[in-house]
Order: sequence, then structure tokens, then C-alpha cells
Amino acid sequence: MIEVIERMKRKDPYEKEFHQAVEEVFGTVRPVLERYPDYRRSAILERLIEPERLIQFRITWLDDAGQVHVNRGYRIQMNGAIGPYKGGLRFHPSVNLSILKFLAFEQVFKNALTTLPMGGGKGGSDFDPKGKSDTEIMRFCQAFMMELFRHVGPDTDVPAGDIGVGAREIGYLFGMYRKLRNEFTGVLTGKSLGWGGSLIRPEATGYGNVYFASEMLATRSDTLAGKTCLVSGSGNVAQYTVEKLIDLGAKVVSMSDSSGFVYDEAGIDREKLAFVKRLKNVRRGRIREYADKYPNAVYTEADPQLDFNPLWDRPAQCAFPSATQNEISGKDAQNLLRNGVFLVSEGANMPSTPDAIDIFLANNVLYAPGKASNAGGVAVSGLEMSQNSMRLSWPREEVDSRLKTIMKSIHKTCLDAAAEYGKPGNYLIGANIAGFVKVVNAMIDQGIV
Ligand code: NDP
Ligand code: 2IT
Repeated sequence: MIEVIERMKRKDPYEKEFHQAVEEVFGTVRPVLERYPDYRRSAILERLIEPERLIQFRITWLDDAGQVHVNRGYRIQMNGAIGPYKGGLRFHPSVNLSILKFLAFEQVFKNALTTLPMGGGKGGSDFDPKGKSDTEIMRFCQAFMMELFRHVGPDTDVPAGDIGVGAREIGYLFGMYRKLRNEFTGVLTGKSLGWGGSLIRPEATGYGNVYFASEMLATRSDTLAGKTCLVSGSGNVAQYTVEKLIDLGAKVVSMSDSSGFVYDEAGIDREKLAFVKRLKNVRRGRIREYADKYPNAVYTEADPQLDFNPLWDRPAQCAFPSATQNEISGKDAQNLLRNGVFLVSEGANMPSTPDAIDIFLANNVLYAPGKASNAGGVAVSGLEMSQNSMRLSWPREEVDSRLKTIMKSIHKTCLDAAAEYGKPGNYLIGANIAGFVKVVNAMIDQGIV
């Protein structure tokens, strides 16, 4: 185990996020390796950290002023043992191989937990959508798909959204795929409703995370009603997390973007959330405008000099990080505890640093790792694939009820695996072990490939 990790670090020394994700999973599966010595003979760890296929390509596109730009595009087909590769595309200037490999690695275990037949993949580009016109976004998406189309397909690899990729981008990507292949198939999920999308897909990650948090609270005979909640981010995941928290009677007091955060002590109600949705999804503005519109809210600009985020230093009981990786440091975790937070349910992928996780676990916090709590998004993507294959669409209630059932099942799977391995209540260990065992057994069944 240690040798595998050291070799990985020597080979790709700059892939810090990937190392972090691998160490988090491998740090918890030692008892499984001890129970099944066959896993070692099959070089399972080495195989899990080596992508089955890694595609990197040049994207050349023209801006509105006639200037040509070059970006890097990627698709990582990490592990296909239990189904076609499945996972989002991220468009953000920070995108690099390390970030996409960490996301693809997490996706493998997350998808296994959903109970649906999906392997793990991830992709994206270092393209920055901020400030780009709609036609520039379209041209970029088309240029991206002009290369990606030869590597994906409904039975091969099915991308979806992630940071910077929402319904608009999926539309442009799909249009180019359909043109190049001359076929209308479920090659992408997160499509619009009128042409193959699933009801509840936009809501699924946020709703699913809140369903998961409700399940965790139920183990302590508690509910979300009346709880004060901190939410970070103001994109897809954050918006629908806030929506479901409001539905269940919780009070949400914060949202953020990369420029700063708003703290609204009175609570973000439905009307204020509708404002945020318009601001972010239509006008594509900044969260600071919330405080202009609702002057009782306080806006705090992000300060890169600080080693903590003041958003996590406000009185609350529950926290739902829903922006990006490593957004909760050890110091933030201490602040959360001091402020009364006893539940942290991750909407983002790997938002808590290893130090923060250690602090949560040492203090009996109900801590849900993203690969369990944010799996609702990809789960409903899986349901979108099923509907596309059957050429029909399920009503809203049906998809929502399936999402709830899946989140409950993931919750139970985590608790059962944690208990089986002597760590009752530890969702991190439960999620890692359950996902790992499922994928590894499929790999072993399929031989040395
Ligand atoms: P969006 O692009 O819709 O929203 C992202 C939000 O996070 C924005 O408010 C953005 O602010 C903020 N953000 C992004 N990067 C940073 C950063 N480096 N520092 C501070 N804030 C940042 O993405 P999603 O809501 O889809 O994704 C949010 C998280 O959830 C990601 O970790 C993603 O991997 C994860 N996730 C998403 C799923 C989905 O179905 N969409 C499923 C499961 C997990 P700004 O606009 O200023 O960049
Ligand atoms: O991180 C994730 O699970 C996603 N971005 C959603 C992936 C998907 O295929 O719906």
C-alpha cells in the first residue's frame, strides 16, 4: 500500500489533488485488503490509480473579436468495470490533469454506490466561461465536441455537467455530437427536458445531499426542521441544496461565489433564492448583488491572504459545502465546531481537506463524504440514461422518489460497511469500503484486462 502511494507520487509528483483523493480512499481500505489477500495478487491498487484511458486534446476557437484561442481539453476514462464511463465535464481555468484525475477517481466509487451500472470518468477544459458571450460559449463547446465525439457514446462514455458546465453548455455539446455522428442518442446527461433530459436532474445533486443529511440526522432521532445551515457556492448544487433545505423547514444563512459570500441572518427564503437563480443562471452576475438587493444581508469579499474562510465562522448546526475542492481547511473545521456545527454533508467533491476530516471524525460530527452525499446527481444521470434507452420519460414524482430511495440506500450501505469493519457511524470508511469492494469484485470477475 505505502509502496503503491510512493510510486504514484514519484511518477506524477505534481498531481497533489489526485494524491489527496487516493490517500483518502486507500487510507481506509486496509482491512479489506487484509480480509481478501487475492486483491493484492491482482494488483488492484495499482490498477485503480491508472486511468484505463486518458485523452488530452487541443481546442482552438474564435472569440467574437476574431481572435483565436487555444485551450486544453481532457477526458479521463478511469474505470469501466461496472458500466460505461460516466461523469461530468468541468470548464474552469484551474482544470489540469491532477484535478480531473482526482474527480475521476472519486467518481468511480461514487457511481458504484448509486447501485446503477456506471463506470467512472471525468473531463473538461481550462477554458474560463466567465465574461464570455453566449456565441463564444457555443463556439467553444462545438470545438470541444469536435474532438471528444470520437471517444464518447451512450454505451461507451456519457459526460454531463460539473463546474462551469450546465444546461446551456450540454445543449451546445449535444448539438455538435448529433451533427457529427448523425444520431440522436443519450450521449450526454443533463439535457433539457424538451429533447431527452430527465425531470429532477437539475435538482438532483442538491436535493440528494439534503436527503442524505436527513438520513444522518434520523440516526440521532433529529430532523432538519429549524436548523440553521451554512451553504457555500451559488451554482447548480448550492441552489437546489438551499431549495430543499427551505422545503424541510431549515434556515439557510449563506451562499457564495469565488469573489465572496453573503451572510443573511434572517434566512434565504424562496423569493431570495429565486433572485439568486435569476442572478446566476440568467444574468450570470456576482453574489455580491444579493446584498445590494437585500441590504440586511452582509457581503464579505474573499481574502486570499486569510488561512480560513469567514463563511464557516458563523453560528449554525449544519454545513453544506457546495462550491469546490479543499474549501474547508483544518482551521475552518475548528471554526465550524466552535460555532455549533455537528453535521457536514458534502455537495462539492472533496471540499474538506484531510485535516478538516480528521477534526470532524474526532469530534463525532455527522460527516458525509461527497462520494456518498452528492451521488444523487450522477444517480439521476443514470436514470436519464435509462429513460433515453427506453425512449420514454418518467414523471417528476417517480424520478424524485427513485432519487430518495437511492440516497437512503447509499446511506444504509455506508453504515452497514462501516459497522462490518468495526467503525460504526463512520460514513467516510463506509462509503470508501462499499464502493471499493463493488468495483474491485467486478474487476476481478472480468479477469486481467
Ligand atoms: P457551478 O458551476 O454551477 O457552481 C459552482 C459554484 O462554486 C459557483 O458559485 C462558483 O463561483 C463556486 N466556485 C467554483 N470554483 C470556486 C473556487 N475555486 N473558489 C470559490 N468558489 C468557487 O458548479 P456545480 O454547482 O455543478 O458544482 C459545485 C461542486 O459540486 C463541484 O465541486 C462539483 O464537482 C460538485 N458536484 C456537482 C454535481 C452536479 O451535478 N453538478 C454532482 C456532484 C458534485 P464562481 O461562479 O465565482 O466561479
Ligand atoms: O461529480 C459529479 O458526480 C457530477 N458532476 C455529475 C456527473 C454526472 O454524470 O451526472
